[in-house]
Formats: sequence, C-alpha cells, structure tokens
Amino acid sequence: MRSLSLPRRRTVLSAAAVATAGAALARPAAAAPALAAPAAGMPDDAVAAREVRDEFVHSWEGYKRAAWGYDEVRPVSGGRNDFFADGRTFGLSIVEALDTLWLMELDDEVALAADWIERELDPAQDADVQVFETIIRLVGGLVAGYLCTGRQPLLDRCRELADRLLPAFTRSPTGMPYRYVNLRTGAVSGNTSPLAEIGSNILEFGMLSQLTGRQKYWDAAKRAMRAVFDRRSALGLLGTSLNIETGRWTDTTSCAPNPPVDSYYEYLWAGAELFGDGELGDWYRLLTGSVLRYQLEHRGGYAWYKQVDYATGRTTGRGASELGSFYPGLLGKGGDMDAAVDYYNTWTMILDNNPVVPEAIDYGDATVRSARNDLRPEYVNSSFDLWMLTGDRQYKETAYGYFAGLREHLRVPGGYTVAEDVTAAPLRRGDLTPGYWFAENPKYLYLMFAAAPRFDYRSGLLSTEGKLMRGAVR
Ligand code: DMJ
Repeated sequence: MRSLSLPRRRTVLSAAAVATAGAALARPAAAAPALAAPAAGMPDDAVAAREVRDEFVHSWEGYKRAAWGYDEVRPVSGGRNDFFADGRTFGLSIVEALDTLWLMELDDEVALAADWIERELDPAQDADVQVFETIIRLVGGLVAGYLCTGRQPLLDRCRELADRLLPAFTRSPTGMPYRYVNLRTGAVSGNTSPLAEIGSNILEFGMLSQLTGRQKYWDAAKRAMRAVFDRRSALGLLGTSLNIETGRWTDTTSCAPNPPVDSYYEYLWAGAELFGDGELGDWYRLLTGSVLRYQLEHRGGYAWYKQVDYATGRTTGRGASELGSFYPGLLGKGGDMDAAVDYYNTWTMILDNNPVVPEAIDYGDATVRSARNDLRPEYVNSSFDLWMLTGDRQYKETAYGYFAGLREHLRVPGGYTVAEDVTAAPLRRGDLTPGYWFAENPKYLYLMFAAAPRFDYRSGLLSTEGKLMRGAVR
C-alpha cells in the first residue's frame, strides 16, 4: 500500500489531515465550516458551458470513431470494451449519452443515437447481465431518452428489457433481486448481493410503471427496498450485503456512504421525492440519522465516515471511496445541510491536493488504497446538487476546478480516459472511457453553467446514473 508520507508536490490529504491521521482520538464534531476557497481562474458561465460541451463532444466523437455500436471505447488504443458480457454489445455509451445529447441540444446526434437504439439494441441477448447495472444504465437511459424525445420505440424497448430483468426479482424468495439474469432464458444467478444492487431500482422501475400503467415494476423495486430496511439493526444501521435467498446478512459492516451500499440510501430519498412515497422518506430519515450518529467523525478538521459493525457500532475501518463523494449532495437534499457542506469540504480538500481524485484512501493512516481514477462523477454530482439547492457560486467554482483537472490530465486525442495511478509523476493514464462518463460528469457541469433551456431547474431530478427522470422541457 502506498504511504502518503513520501514528499510530493501534492499529497492526497492536506497537511492538517496528514498530521492528525492515525490519532487515537477523533475530534468532537465541529460546527459546519465555511466552504473551501474556490479555485482561481474560472471563466464566466457561458464560456464554461461551451468548454464543457466541447469536451463532451470531443469524447463522443472519439467513441463514434473507434467504437460506434459497442459498449465502451478504449480512447488511447482505439479498442472497444464489452461492459455487460464478453462478445455482446448493448451500445451502452449510446444509451448513456442520449439524454445528455438532448440537454445539450445536439439534435443531429440525438437522432443518430435514438435511431441506433431503435434499430440495433437487442434486449433478448443470450447474456447473463448484472441486474443493477442494467437497470440504472440501460433501463434508466431508455426512460430518460423517452422522456426527452417522446419517441415511443424507446419506451417499448425499455419495457421489453425490464420484463426480461423481472425474473431476478420474482424468482427470489425474499423479493431482493438475484445479481444476474440471462436476458434470453430468464435464468437467475448470484445469491449474495450488496445493498446498492438490491435497492437502486425504484426510480427507473417506478417511472416505467408510471409511463406504462403497469404496477409490477414499482412493486418489485419497493419490495426489495423494504426487505433491506426490515433487516436493520437495533441501532438503525444496515450491513453491506445479504444472501437474497435466506435473507441473512453476509457482511454486517455498515460502510455507508461508500460502495457497495451508496445508492440504496440515495434511492430512498429520491424515491420519496419523485413519487411522493412517505414511507421511503421515513426510511431515509431513520437510516441517515443512524449513519450520522454512529459513523460521522472529524479528524484533522475534516468530516469522515468510518465503517462500523451494524449491530454494535464498533469501528472496523476508516476507508473513504471516491464513490462516497456523492454523499454531500444527498445529505443536502435530505435536509442535513451542515453535514453536507462539511463533507463536501473534505472532498474538495482531497481534490485540491491531487491532480485528480484517487479512487480510495484510508484516512485513518493517510494511505492511498487505490491510486486509480475511474473518471468518476460523484464529486461533481455533489457540486451540482448543492448548487441546485443553494445557488451558491462556490459550488460552480469548485466544480470548474474538478473539470480543469480532468481536462489537464485525462484528455487524450481519442476522448477522455481513466488513470492507472494518479500518484505517479507524471500521472499514469489507462485506456477506457466508462459508459457513465457520457451520462454524468459533463451533464452535471453543463447544467450548472449553461442555463439549459431544456432542463427545468425547479423540478429537475436525475437518477444515480445521471439520467433525467423529471424536468425535461420539451
Ligand atoms: C455510476 O454507474 C453510478 O453513479 C453508480 O451509482 C455508481 N457509480 C458509477 C460511477 O462512478
């Protein structure tokens, strides 16, 4: 494991955080600090919006050139990647990009993408697909594409796909879905599943129920969420993963807000917001109260969420995943604004001390657990959420700093790529544009800067994959 004590121009934590790392005693919870200082040198909004759109187009053109019709592009080598199953393609990046293209008013590209989906996307392939990923990426992408364009075949394709995923839910004795389902045969597999995979379906399935008038999608998703909630401890905490056949925990660590539980919490709040489901809202409040009570700690002047045993609250780890940087946004939307600002500052500090954010750190001993950067959107997702809530320009400024870092370090002639090691000097790049890039990072940035006429800033709601679930202005 790489230690952070090595002298470098930039370290993964600030000097204050490193100095107190490993300290035996956590500091008492501090009052919410003011926002971190904004990055200097930000252009005005119109210029920033144009820059973001140009960069999105640059990566989209790279995908089209090298990998059109395939799931993902390898922008350095010009290769392709099958995301769901070897030898099968779902044109993932096209589905991911569809509503982003529409929001950016790139209408020729919207037509190209929608035509491809309607003609080529086969939801009945002989492939064991991961249910969670298929729902948040493909079902969500098709729902959003339909809401944006009104093209009926997109909804038809979406319904067929969802019907082929449903056996994962209906064949499970507990209602919590199997991890995999074969889209052609309906065979299910994978009986141990983490919370995010069990319970991040209700936005996509709920919207599909609303749009088709068929209740079964909503029912399946809600039943799975309830099954998780019912297994909380007396402290109001959840573990990490469950055997979906027996209903027993296979890992009793509460690791919120990190993966692989992150979006379960997000979908409680978002399900309550989008569908007015008070029960989901109550569950969100109860569980979030426990996370704040038993897992939030302050070290080095920064907020962190430690891992604890769900039954006893005993500390089991001090890891922080980049994926957890979505949590400030969720905390803010859920009404815990002080905690939201506090945790946003933590991630801004990490961003300020690195070329781009590393995938995972241990804040207890200030080491990097994973020096990768997977071109992830979570930090800027929080910037967007908190800016939407407050209108505070500092979120735009920190978001622009994030964007500038990506452009400086991860832009390549074929688009944008992941990094293998962000602590190496120079940073070592990898060779993949993940599908979610087309759905998330540029969309959050663009919506912040563009005053986009196709987005209703009062009601707009995006899924965990950045898909527009509400607020399309047609
Ligand atoms: C995306 O697929 C979604 O944001 C998901 O909820 C988890 N994270 C990835 C991108 O990092």
